[in-house]
Amino acid sequence: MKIDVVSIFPGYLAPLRESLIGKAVSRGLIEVGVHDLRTWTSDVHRTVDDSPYGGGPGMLMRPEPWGLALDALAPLGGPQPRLVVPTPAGRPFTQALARELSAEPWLLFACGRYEGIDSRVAAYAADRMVVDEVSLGDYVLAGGEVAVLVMVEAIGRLLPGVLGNAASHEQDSFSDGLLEGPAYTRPEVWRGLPVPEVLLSGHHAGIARWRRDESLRRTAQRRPELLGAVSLDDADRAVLEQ
Ligand code: 6GU
Repeated sequence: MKIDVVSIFPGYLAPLRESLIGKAVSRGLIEVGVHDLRTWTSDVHRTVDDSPYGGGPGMLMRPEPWGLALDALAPLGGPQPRLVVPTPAGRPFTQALARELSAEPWLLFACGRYEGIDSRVAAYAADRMVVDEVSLGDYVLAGGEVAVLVMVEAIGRLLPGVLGNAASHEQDSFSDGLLEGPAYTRPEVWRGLPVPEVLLSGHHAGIARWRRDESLRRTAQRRPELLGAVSLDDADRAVLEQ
């Protein structure tokens, strides 16, 4: 997968060279290009922002550098990336969207700062590429850069070969619509706290049932709204009624 990121703070994206994603980049599984938006300014001050029409606080990003960036990175008539614009006004970033984006050959992330990007940029881009305005959650970040780090990590770990063990994302929280339950490793007793006995039993069906029960209980406690989208059988319902 190819990933381009345009930002006025390209240094903010340095963590893409570290850890799991950094390793996938050095192994050639992901190709990352980080670009400074000011490359596409022409005034001496390399201006990227201006005040909003209609008044109001803060500054917006001007559309011209963004238009030139799109033209340079994805020339008209050539193959086009899927454009992802991080904004608290976007649609929610979920595991399902991460999975959908992980199937794309090319993603271009456009990081806004200040109060965001002139709305004509997304409208213009939508004439030639798929555009998603995406939010991480109901809080406001100072810019899209940290959101891109989050999204690239969530997407990148789903790519074939990036995780050591392909089975490891089948057990993720959300992959069955439920939160993951508790997990334990050695020692069997730590500071007086034992590991639940069933996990030591070697009884695979019993262990699977226990894990499902713990997931159901935790989801009911912490994220009850998720249960509406999960198909529950009689055994599941019995656990939730306890
Ligand atoms: Cl994706 N961007 C910004 N700037 N703020 C956010 C966000 C994204 N998601 C939640 N808050």
